[in-house]
Amino acid sequence: AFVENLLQHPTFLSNEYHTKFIDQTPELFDFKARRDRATKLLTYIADISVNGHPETTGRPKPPADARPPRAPNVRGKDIPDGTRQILDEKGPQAVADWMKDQKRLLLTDTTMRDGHQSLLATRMRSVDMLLVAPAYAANLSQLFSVECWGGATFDVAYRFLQEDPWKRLRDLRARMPNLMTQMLLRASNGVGYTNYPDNVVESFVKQAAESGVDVFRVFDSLNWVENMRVAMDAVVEAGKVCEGTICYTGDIHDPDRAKYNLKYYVEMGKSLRDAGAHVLGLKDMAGLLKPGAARQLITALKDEVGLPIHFHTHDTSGISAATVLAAADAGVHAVDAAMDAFSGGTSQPCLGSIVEAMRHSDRDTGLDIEAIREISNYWEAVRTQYTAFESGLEAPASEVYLHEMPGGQFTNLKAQARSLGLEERWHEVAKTYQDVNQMFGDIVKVTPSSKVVGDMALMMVSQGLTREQVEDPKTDLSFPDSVIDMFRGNLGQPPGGWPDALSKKILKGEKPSTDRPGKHLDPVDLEKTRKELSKQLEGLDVSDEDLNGYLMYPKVFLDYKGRHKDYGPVRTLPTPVYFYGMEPGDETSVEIDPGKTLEIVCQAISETNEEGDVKVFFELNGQPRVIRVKDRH
Ligand code: BTN
Ligand code: 3PY
Ligand code: ZN
Repeated sequence: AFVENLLQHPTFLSNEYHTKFIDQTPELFDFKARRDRATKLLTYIADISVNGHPETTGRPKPPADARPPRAPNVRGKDIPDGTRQILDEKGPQAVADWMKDQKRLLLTDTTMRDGHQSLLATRMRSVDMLLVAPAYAANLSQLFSVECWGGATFDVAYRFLQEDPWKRLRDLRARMPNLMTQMLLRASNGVGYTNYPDNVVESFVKQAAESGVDVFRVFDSLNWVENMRVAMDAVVEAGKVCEGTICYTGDIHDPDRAKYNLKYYVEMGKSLRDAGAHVLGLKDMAGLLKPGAARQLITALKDEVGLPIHFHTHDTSGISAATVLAAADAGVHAVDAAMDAFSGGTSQPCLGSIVEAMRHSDRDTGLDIEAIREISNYWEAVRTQYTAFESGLEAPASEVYLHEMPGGQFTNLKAQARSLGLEERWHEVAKTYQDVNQMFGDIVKVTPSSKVVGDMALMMVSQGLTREQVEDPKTDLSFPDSVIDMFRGNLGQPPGGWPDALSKKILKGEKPSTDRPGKHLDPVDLEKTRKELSKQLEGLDVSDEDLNGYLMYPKVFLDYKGRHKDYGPVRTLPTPVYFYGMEPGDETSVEIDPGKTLEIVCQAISETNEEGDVKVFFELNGQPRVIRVKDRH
């Protein structure tokens, strides 16, 4: 390859070749970098083929005759303008004003974030999103936004998918230049489970805006507006759309849950408006808002807050579409839905059906139903590749009104219960989750507060503890760290504060803080951290994106970088190859750079020899290559 590169180089061809030419022409060595990357990828494929992928081992496999996903054709020659152009040309307030002027019901597609977070444990890989993104831009340019980043997708990308979440964002942004991208941000908890120093939150928001986020849905896991200001200010400062968000819990019609009544939500909406929100988000993370309540709540928020309203719910109960239609009737401006093949159950209601329900009404969405069917058909084939991550939830469950678990947590907690041998006792876990909520004073349950409630519930069920025993000041107990941390005040304050007696028992006399957690966290020295990180990475340049990833998840980031050194850019592998490797006779193509494709054939896999090694025989772009890997069985 070196000689070929040399012989074809224009300088060489034009007889200007001299002895320094090779040293001064580094692109001749590109083939070496490419060869290394190819070797790394082959090593990854060989390892997975021999040892399996840790994430899919022991889980159900996709059917052998699964249809490969094929992205729909893009319509028209030019990409039509969309909401992104309004934001770029006129700014975030103009987007909010425009929303209020629309008669039609605006829609956000959540498939690439909450859809797979709630159905497939967040495991969807970037390649599967990038292939269909151009069809969204060309064929569904009337969408309000595409939710495709944040929430749990950030750490799962590094942790389980061996990809850079920032690159996903940049790539999606480039392929959907007319649609606003949307992310879910846990305010001071960033995209993590703990409160970060203010300057880390600010730096993260700034970077997310630069890398391509247009709409930031900002919420706090205890609905504490005080703890949302740093993140909201940073979004406004970046010139992006700040969707200050109310998390809905309880039932505004239930006199026993008066803590979360209509007045509570209207007051919170006003506080978010006064804190600078351009749009008011109403986030029903568990899918508890009933149709009648939605009508009343949306009407009140519209009248009394005055911001355009964006409603988000989950279909765990099976009746979320009725709630969406009631909200639409009450004049909600935008709603979230997932593309049909990724809708229902713990995910969002069905996008195509909402579009159909609105058709020929004065709130017709203007979206092309055929384009929706084509895209959903693509997602259907994608979903089949992730069979290993399906939850097995078969039917709607009114039990959600008992436990109030967020859609994104439900399947996770079930998996955690399974790993503790408690799967048979799931309904007990659900009931205990509700007890814990009452014991904690009836709180909002959404990441990270929902995880704390889940930790406590699992501990109680596995140790056979009742609520009475936990609350009894005379029985000694050691509480999960996350519970102690939350009662110390490190996630902030719930409305009405923490229950006194339980707090005393958990904190064993230590005085809790009622200040905003960020007030007591020293700012991080960003440039010093960058230098230290570079040293840890053997002198590698640390980009702003890397730095912000490291600040959110230091260990997860470093583990990712370590694997990246060994395996290279595995994000470009097709999903079946990534999760299952190859068998003799399989062929695949992998684009490692724009226009640079590796054609890989797996020809044979040897027996394991006495040293425990296996040889995997490949053909790489027609050339034979043998990779030796350890059999770790
Ligand atoms: C992960 O799940 O840890 C991320 C994906 C990379 C996994 C690679 S595959 C070969 C090697 N064996 C493992 O168990 N992990 C790495
Ligand atoms: C997240 O924070 O990831 C959520 O989806 C909360 O609903
Ligand atoms: Zn959600």
